[in-house]
Amino acid sequence: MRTVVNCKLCTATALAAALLTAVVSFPAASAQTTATEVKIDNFAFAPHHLTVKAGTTVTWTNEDDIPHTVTSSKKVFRSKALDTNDKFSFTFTTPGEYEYFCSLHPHMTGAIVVEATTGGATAR
Ligand SMILES: [Cu+2]
Repeated sequence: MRTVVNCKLCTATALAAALLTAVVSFPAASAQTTATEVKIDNFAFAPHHLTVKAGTTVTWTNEDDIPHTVTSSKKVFRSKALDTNDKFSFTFTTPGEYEYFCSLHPHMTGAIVVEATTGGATAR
């Protein structure tokens, strides 16, 4: 009898551990790592507004012939001065609206809107 109880405990512990592992690893595994690009050209970010899912890496590429930066209004991210064809990437993990601008030309603005991953579409 005692062995049966022990076995149940072992099973329960193993199950709990497995569940915990599943719960912890699930968000990372389900997060879409879609790369999305924003181009900088002619003193503008294109697209100006971009909506992505949480976990998305956004890459800015300076296709203009003068330097620009990608600077978060709330200091969430900040690139160095990007020369022509330089790139800057940032991975958005937290849903929200991220406004940014070019610190060299503050009239250049853009925004990344990060949506929560629903996960419902691909489940099962
Ligand atoms: Cu600029």
